[in-house]
Amino acid sequence: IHRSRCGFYPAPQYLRCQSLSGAGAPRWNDYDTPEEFNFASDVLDYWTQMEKEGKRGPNPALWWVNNQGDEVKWSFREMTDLTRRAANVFTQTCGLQEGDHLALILPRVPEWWLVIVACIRTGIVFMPGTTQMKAKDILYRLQVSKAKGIVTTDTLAPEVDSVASECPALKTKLLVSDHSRKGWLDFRSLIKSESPVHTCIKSKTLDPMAIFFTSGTTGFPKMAKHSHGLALRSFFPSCRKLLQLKTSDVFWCLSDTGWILAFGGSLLEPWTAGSTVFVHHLPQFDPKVIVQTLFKYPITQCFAAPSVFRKILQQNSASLRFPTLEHCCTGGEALLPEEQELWRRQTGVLLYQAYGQSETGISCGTLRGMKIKPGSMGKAIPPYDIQIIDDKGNILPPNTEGNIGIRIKPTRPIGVFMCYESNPVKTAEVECGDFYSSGDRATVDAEGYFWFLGRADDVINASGYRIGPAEVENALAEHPAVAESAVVSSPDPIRGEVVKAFIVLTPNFLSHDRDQLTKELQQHVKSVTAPYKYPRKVEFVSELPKTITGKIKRSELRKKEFGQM
Ligand code: BCO
Repeated sequence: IHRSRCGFYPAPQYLRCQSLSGAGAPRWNDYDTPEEFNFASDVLDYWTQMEKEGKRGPNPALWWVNNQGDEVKWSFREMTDLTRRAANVFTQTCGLQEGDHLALILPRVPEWWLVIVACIRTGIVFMPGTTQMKAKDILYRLQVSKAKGIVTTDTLAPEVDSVASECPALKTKLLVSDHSRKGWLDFRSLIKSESPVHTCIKSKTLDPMAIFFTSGTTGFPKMAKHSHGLALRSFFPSCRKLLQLKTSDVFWCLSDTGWILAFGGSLLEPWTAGSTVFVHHLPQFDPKVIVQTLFKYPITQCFAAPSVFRKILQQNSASLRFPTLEHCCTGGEALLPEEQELWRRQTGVLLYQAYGQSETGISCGTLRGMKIKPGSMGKAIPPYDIQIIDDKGNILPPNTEGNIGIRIKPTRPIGVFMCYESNPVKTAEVECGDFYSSGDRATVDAEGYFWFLGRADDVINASGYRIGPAEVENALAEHPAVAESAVVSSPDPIRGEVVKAFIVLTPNFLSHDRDQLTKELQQHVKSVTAPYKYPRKVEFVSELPKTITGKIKRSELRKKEFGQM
């Protein structure tokens, strides 16, 4: 038994990082799609076995802390035990079956990890959502997905109860709390009483595993459905080279539990490498707490949206020389070259960029050790073949602006979403020739580095959140002051972009104080939908620009915001 240069104690063939370890052929290369794959049995239980055999160091698999001084440290053995119990809770107590949909709306509590792995063990398709959601957001998700179960906390249980009668498919409500609630099963006590004996399903790599809701220009969020193959992507040598995690690493991904970035960064990537997943509960975002945490705990790697790094830099902390931090990665929104440079100067640690979407997971990045081109999001990560394409799917030459396209024909690489669930029309809309067209604009240079430019459509990317303008316009329309509105992206020094609403008032509100009305409308949006979507900028106008057919010209407003008109 030896520790390979990849940092793995006797990793199975397929876990080995081919180019780094040089230790024989890996079972799967970057382009293989094995017929069967299951992250719980193939990865988590593998590390459990390594622990049992004394072949993995003493670091926990999950290390969770909060501001109150509570701490949870679970080994891989405990993770296996607890997730098998959770799997039995789902199948035995709740009667859920393979293929059923389960909404998962939890903050950063250890049970989030248990629920996900238990779903993978049982083939239940989990659907993470942010805890910022309100009753209407939850209702939409439960109805459109026909979810049979939901797992959430005390805070959101009343919101769920207020809409549950409108969700005929919903049979099981599981509460993660120290208290009980009528009509809800107590997840924590059930786990204690359930058996730890469970046989993991033998999932086909292309069987469905998860659904991530993602916003578009029109209508409500779409359901990007992923197969178990998404988890296999974290095995790929090139993908693991992005972070080059080792068993001794303590990895902290700050993404909210509702996003695919949390699933990859807080679960798949670190556990594929046998590393420790570090979690701070962080119910509210507070850069001071992040700085303190990076000083207090032996965190070696960190992944967060650019807005998080910007806010840390703005703290003017006496020192940002974190004792154990070696590597930082960022993604979810654009990062300016000067921000990358400032982070390096202040912390002494390089900040690498990656790029991905709910539809693709991480698909492009500056791999650890690769030359950083400040402002670039790096190169395509195999097996993805990423090209800049025109609207017909033709590949454009280097340094030409176009859409970011991922080749899906003749072979759809695993990791690219299967489809938008129950929405063949939208699924077909994003296919462009041989490519999945991401809706993001970029260029690629002669060396294969990609340079992000913005969205091709009206979707807003504010501090790493993808926000559909229609979702905000619909929320505004519920307020009596709003005759009509147009919501667009507007530049912002901290969040990159923010939501801006142009509002035409109804006659009764024309004489109202505008500052007061702005606050009232912002509060209104925060109360009817997830608050991250609220318009941070509001402008009252007498009319909105429209086409001759009466369609609002959002692009005209957006261009004005970015000074392009
Ligand atoms: O700024 P305000 O204070 O006016 O409002 C904030 C919150 O205070 C407020 N809020 C939050 N929960 C609330 C609430 N208000 C009422 N009730 C509640 N329950 O609403 C506003 C929320 O906005 P925010 O979340 O943007 O604000 P915050 O707290 O400043 O957080 C900043 C960031 C940077 C931490 C946050 O924006 C963030 O986490 N961004 C990253 C998102 C991300 O991870 N994206 C990755 C997506 S996956 C992907 O891109 C694919 C890559 C493979």
